[in-house]
Amino acid sequence: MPLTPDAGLISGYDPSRRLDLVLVNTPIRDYAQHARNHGFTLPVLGMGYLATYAAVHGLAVGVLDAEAHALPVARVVDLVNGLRPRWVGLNLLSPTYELSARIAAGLSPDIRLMAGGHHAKAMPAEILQDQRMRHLTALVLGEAETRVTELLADHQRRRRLPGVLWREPATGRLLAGDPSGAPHHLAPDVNRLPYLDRRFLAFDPYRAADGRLEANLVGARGCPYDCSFCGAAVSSNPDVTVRIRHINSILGELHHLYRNHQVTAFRFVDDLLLGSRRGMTTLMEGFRSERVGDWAVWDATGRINVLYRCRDRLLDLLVAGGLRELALGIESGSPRVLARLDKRVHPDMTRTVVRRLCERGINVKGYVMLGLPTETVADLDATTRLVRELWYLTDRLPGRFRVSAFEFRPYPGTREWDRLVASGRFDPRRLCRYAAVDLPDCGEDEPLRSRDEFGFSVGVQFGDVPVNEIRRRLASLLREQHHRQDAAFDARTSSS
Ligand code: B12
Ligand code: SF4
Repeated sequence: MPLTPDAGLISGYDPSRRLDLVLVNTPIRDYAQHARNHGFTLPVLGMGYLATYAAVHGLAVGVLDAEAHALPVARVVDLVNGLRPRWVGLNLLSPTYELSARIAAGLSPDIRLMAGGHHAKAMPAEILQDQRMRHLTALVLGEAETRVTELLADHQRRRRLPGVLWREPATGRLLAGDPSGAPHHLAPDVNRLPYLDRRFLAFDPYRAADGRLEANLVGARGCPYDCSFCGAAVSSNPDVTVRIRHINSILGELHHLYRNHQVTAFRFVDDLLLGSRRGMTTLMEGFRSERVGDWAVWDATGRINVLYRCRDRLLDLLVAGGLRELALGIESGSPRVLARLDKRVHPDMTRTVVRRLCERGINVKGYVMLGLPTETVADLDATTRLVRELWYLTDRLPGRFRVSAFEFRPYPGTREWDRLVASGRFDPRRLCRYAAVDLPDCGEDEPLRSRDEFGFSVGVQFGDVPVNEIRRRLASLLREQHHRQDAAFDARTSSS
């Protein structure tokens, strides 16, 4: 194999073998034109799973995380073309689709191309009509471990695979694999998938600021809720069944990561790990029996309505099990907006849950969105007031509340998107024009730069409040959050 100078950027690459597949995580921006401001990004676990499964089946795979390495698009294209793998795989997410399409257009036509990810599921017909995607051999909708491995064995198998689409070059017709083909392909058994092989991730495990080695992992797939803005919602994913890994499988991976990498901090990135009281109880009984809380800490996602109904004993079990931070979708401080989002949460429930968790020493990260459809000035005020209230409420508690705030942007395939388009007021092509927003350009400063990973906007006003005012409020919340974290850090270091 000729060795391309950048080949070391491909995680899991074995230079002694010709690559069957290079999976490319498209960068969030073209780093030929933008500086990369954020220093850290979460690993591409989905691609890691695809690579692990294929490698276990004897295939030579590598993952090029162009976001983690902050690569310009042209360099990604040159690197892949230079290596000449049999296949390239792209993960399509709506805000990065344009860059993925540019990569696809630049690839040598003798490399087969496959693509998947959330945008593939939301807009398959549009993707297959995009000239830049004309070499696409297979567009794979949904969880793809088993189908990717089948395609690598022989691309003609696509005819038998459910949820695989392509365009016939001669006639331009859209074709699809057999929808009745083995349904296990659409929702792989999460207990039979191999543990994710960390060779395929660029920077995971990694050393966190507190000195611990941390790793990200997936404990469950699918979400039973139907929040109108979310790409993971049940109505956007009719092919997905909710699957929580067996407690022994999760514990096995924690021990494996500890034994092999000395990891003692874990981050579950699932849509919703702590999604039911029964599930939480099973998980926590398992963590207690293995005394996980004695040697590890972990972060997870939860739901306010579920936690609101939990008895004290279950919350205490979370503490004993090592829960460090719980991420919760607060979204808005307005009961009317929350009802419209189908969130099944009231701000009073949020206050109670945040207080009960922080009283026990569990930190809370709350996601909120500004600029939601139909949002009035009063609704927006309610959101910023709620955030401040939660800061002050937890200032003197052992656990801390921090906010992660975003400007709302709609994603295709969600109910919110359909509702906006059906209103006749928004052109779907306009809604797809995601652009990076540098909040510092609105007169803001350094603390905001580190978040540009999530600084996307379509620049459209969806409620009563103009976009510039939304950004001003967003910048003010983020700056205050940043200073609060700095102050907490100073207090800790001066007392230690
Ligand atoms: C963790 C996470 C991240 C991490 C890691 C991202 C990554 N590239 O994997 C970080 C924080 C970096 C991130 C950033 C972003 N994310 Co994100 N993220 C998630 C989250 C919560 C979990 C993803 C995950 O690991 N799932 C578990 C694995 C096993 O599933 P998976 O990633 O979907 O992969 C499976 C399939 O999609 C498929 N597949 C994936 N890639 C490929 C490639 C090929 C070739 C094929 C055939 C199949 C295939 O097979 C995989 C294995 O079964 C999801 C929510 C969700 N339910 O997915 C949002 C989600 C995917 N993110 C989303 C978005 C938009 C983004 C951002 C653009 C920023 C933003 N939030 O606006 C950036 C872009 C990131 C990038 N290019 O790297 C949206 C996507 C919506 C859409 N229509 O595009 C989601 C659905 C959340 C939402 N807002 O609704 N994200
Ligand atoms: S926002 Fe959270 S709870 Fe709601 S559908 Fe998405 S993953 Fe599920």
